[in-house]
Amino acid sequence: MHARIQIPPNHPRAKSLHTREALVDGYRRGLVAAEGLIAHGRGEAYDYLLGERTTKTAQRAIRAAAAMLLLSKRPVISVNGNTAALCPREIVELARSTGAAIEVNLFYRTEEREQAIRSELEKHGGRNILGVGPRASARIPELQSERRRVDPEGIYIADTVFVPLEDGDRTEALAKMGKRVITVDLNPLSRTAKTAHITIVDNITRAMPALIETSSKIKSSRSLKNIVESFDNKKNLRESIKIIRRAGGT
Ligand code: PTJ
Repeated sequence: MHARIQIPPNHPRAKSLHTREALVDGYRRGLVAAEGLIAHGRGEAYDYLLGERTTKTAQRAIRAAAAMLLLSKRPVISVNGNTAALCPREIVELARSTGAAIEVNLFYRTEEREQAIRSELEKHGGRNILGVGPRASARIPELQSERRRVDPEGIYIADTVFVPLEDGDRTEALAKMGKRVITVDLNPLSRTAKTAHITIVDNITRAMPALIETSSKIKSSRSLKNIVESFDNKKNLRESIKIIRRAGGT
């Protein structure tokens, strides 16, 4: 195990280095899958091209996602290892402010990791965390990965599922089950990004605080339905791709 280094606060990449540390620390504490570190690297590359900021395009998606969560009768936030390591407090806060349930749902499923993630969320005030161990007894049809196992009181009966950092197969399967799907994915070209109803192309570390702030701002607005209906995911993704192409000079 290597020694921890002090990241100088004025280091130009301080924020990105802290995020890496949080993930490596999450890996050592049994929250993050080893593959989660690689997945983060891919995300970082896109974030670099997007200018490591929440673009206007992402802000629009955040507003639509907050409105959709607020309008839903049974919203569920699906939590994997990376999300639990990077923003446990924000997951709990967003659940509170939108009335969503929280469910652990892992691609590289082990019961130890499910329990470690549940404890982490409870440490930050989360209660009644769904999907851990035998609770995940329902099945998403047509899905082969371990992600098919879901909680019959959570994702299975949800009308809206918020699945940050997701794989394409489950997004497709959830949409086929008639659920509305919201995701956060720095890669606007991914199958998840294209299949979800609302895709926030932003880093989860910035998107979560923005979602919490926005949902508390628009909570009592009478135009929530209008915000959702006027949102065009395809157009939004095209705009994110344009931003990336401009960064590459094309
Ligand atoms: O904890 P588990 O077992 O459920 O596994 C979680 C990972 C993320 C390893 C698993 O779901 C996986 O392999 O995901 P993928 O298919 O690699 O997809 C992850 C997507 O999230 C990629 O498109 C990345 O670009 C994107 N991504 C990675 N880090 C971030 C991100 N998007 C937003 N914010 C990030 N910090």
